[in-house]
Amino acid sequence: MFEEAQYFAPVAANEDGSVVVQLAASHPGFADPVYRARRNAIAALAVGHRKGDPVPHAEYTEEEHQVWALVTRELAAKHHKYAVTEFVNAAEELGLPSDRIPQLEEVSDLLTPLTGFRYLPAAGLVPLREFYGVLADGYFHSTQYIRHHSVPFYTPEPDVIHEVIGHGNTLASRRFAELYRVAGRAAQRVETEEALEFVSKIFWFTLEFGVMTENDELKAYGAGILSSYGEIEEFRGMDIRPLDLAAMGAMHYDITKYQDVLFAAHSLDHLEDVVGSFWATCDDDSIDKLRA
Ligand code: TIH
Ligand code: FE2
Repeated sequence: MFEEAQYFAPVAANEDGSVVVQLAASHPGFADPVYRARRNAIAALAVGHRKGDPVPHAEYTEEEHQVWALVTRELAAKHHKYAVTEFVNAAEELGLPSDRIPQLEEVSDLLTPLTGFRYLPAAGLVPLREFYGVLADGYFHSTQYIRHHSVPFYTPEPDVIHEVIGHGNTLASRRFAELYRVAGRAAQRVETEEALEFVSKIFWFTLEFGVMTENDELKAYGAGILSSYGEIEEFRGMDIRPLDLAAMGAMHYDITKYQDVLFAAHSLDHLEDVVGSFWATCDDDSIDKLRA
């Protein structure tokens, strides 16, 4: 199975309309009935949503808002130290609230004038073709639940903090937003599942977990590093390899741990040259050659 699929909690929609999110026994919220009820209620919002409709309003609890506020506070300082300038500037332009979880509609309304992106709600795993394909049209699928309050610094499960603080701030940058769009066009263009998986691996090692040098320092631009105040303190000590399409496409990764192999670009120009150009032009044949 494709690596990223491992961590999305399965969502069952019953005929009576009830929705049940199946958390693994190792999930920090597994034994917390209040959290489980919240996960079910929030997943239900996304079921039956159609593109073009507003994203349903999620009513968050005070405790959930506090998790957002805590993580925002922890990350703000770390972003100044570890995030690429393009991200820090985009985050400032976007202006997300720091004291409460914003609604996805609100985030879309902030993003649209900057780069045209809008959020779509996701109850759980969205099929790869759909998830990546709609990026070409300026849509980004997002979960609406928040991580369990007992482990705020990292979650293997993409939550609203990851989707909005990690991806949302990145999508406020014109240059990064264009990279997301070309990734989407690549996903629409390729035909085989192998080629699609290759495209998504490049996405994983760049827009999710990419790093680059800036003024001789290693900085992060990947949303998965930028949404975890635990992982962001560790990335500089990882195995840092040169940006290489064939190597990224062949790497396996474990979504449940801090990423121990990262690929570094020399600059945003370099990332656009190598990865942007690849997504802009790749097809099944060119990907086959890179996989050989
Ligand atoms: N590990 C990230 C976080 O703690 O914010 C979330 C994820 C990124 C990519 C997959 S899961
Ligand atoms: Fe992500």
